[in-house]
Amino acid sequence: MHFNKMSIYQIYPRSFYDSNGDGVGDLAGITAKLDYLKELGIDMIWITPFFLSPQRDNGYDVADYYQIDPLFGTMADFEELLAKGKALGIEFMLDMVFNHTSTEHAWFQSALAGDEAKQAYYIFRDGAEIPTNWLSKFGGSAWQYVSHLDKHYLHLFDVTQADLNWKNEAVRQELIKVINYWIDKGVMGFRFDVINLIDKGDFIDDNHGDGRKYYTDGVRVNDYLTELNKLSFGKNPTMVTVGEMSSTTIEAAVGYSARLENRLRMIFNFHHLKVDYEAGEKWSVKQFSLVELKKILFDWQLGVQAGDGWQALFWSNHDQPRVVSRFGASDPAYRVISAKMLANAMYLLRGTPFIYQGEEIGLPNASFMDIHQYRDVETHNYYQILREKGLVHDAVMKILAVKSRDHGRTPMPWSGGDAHAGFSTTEPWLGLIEAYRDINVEDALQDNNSIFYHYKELIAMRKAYSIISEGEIIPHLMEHSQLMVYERRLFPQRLLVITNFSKNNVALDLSTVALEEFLFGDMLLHNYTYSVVQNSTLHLRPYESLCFALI
Ligand code: TEU
Repeated sequence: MHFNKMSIYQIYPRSFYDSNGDGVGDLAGITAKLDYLKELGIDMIWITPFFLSPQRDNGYDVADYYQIDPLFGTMADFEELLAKGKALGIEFMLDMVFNHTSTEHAWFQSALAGDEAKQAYYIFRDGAEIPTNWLSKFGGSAWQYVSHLDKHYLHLFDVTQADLNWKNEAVRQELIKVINYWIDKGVMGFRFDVINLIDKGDFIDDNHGDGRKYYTDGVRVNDYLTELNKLSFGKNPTMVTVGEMSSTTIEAAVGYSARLENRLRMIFNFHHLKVDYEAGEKWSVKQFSLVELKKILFDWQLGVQAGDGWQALFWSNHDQPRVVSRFGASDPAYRVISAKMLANAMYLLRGTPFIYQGEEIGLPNASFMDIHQYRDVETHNYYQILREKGLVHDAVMKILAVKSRDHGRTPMPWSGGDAHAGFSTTEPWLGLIEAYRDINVEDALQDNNSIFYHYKELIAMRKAYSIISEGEIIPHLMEHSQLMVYERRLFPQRLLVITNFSKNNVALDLSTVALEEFLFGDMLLHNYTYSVVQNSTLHLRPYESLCFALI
């Protein structure tokens, strides 16, 4: 299937389904739930890292790219998952963390033991003085001193995640070998973690910023990706690849994903998910503005379209708070309707949908009250940093309550009647959402009107209508503070999406924007049962969302 018709489902295995009663989800747990995913209609599953790892960053700290962490099962479990998925028409995408390895990886251990060839796999600098002012994304300096070597090594993330040296050809060869190993097993997709950070530039210390501009979208990233493509996944044109891009630009994103460049199929960018950052700072509380959100989304839609690039469409992942709490309404009166509205707004855009586990049943954020309920390394680091900056405990907890990555990581509630929500037979590794008795898979499957079936319909529509998978994107009413309105065109077809992001009734006279002919079109998707129209005016109710087609 062409990647523009696909919908990909992201699984964070430790929180999906626990098959062996240790409180942590596993690969056999995914196999057990394949029928559920088949029912939803997705085409590919992206599984976040399950390779051998000390789990300091929940698997994004890989100690061996060829082995499965016993926490998640065995190679036999993975092979069974792959085979059973394929039999259902579901393919798999693995998460390649190639910017860094765990410091427990054999390469890094040899480097520490003095092996110079392995030291050249990483980014070591001589001397006790901190080489540059670069900051780790998880807080503090990005350099760690190793006294017995009298050297510093670079870690853009946790101190246990040492950055690899892509300038070293031996490193690139090793990583290509890893991809080919998994391709040989039958894996059909790869997600590349922070792949635009792999070229570290020239280590200039500007003494002002945090180093970001020296290691983001470096000049050699394109060449590295071209090489990777040519020597591994590029040999099979049906392979699906997505690069996770940290703070990238539209121009760079086009270079990474444009059809003729032969690098990656598509990219993730996060600019639209920074719309609730105060002055660019994640650890802050800010009400988002729809006008700003639209500006970011449509600048990217138009820019990437103009360059013939391709984007992943997503609202959430394992690093993000839950979308319904963030951009919709998590109170019971509006949770379902706003979750459906958000799905329409995002997944009818130009790109490939990535649906994150639990989003299809409208999971809200966790309601942790105690710092000890959080597990994430970044959350704990920032708790300390914010306290040291002078914020009192309660103020920090308020920020964590909307920003912690753990909101996206709470275990899937499979049923409401069970003490552990049917996720496990024992206490899960991270607390459940409070409302799991009302919000769970079992109930969603029994209710024809649930968010689940709305997602199912959206996924099926993308396959059925080329205008959704291929059409041109045209935004409307960019300055409207409550509505998101856009059109897709694939001559002579036209599709119009109108979504009300607010709790208020909003009237829109379609004749003022020359869109009234859509009122004679087909209603392809709606989150209410009927629409209210007077002459050419649509009277939209709270979070109402419709999709009209002239086909
Ligand atoms: O995240 C990369 C990334 O851009 C981080 O800045 C991330 O958004 C972070 O959560 C900021 O708050 C990827 C993975 O998705 C993440 O889980 C890993 O922790 C990280 O890389 C390091 O491998």
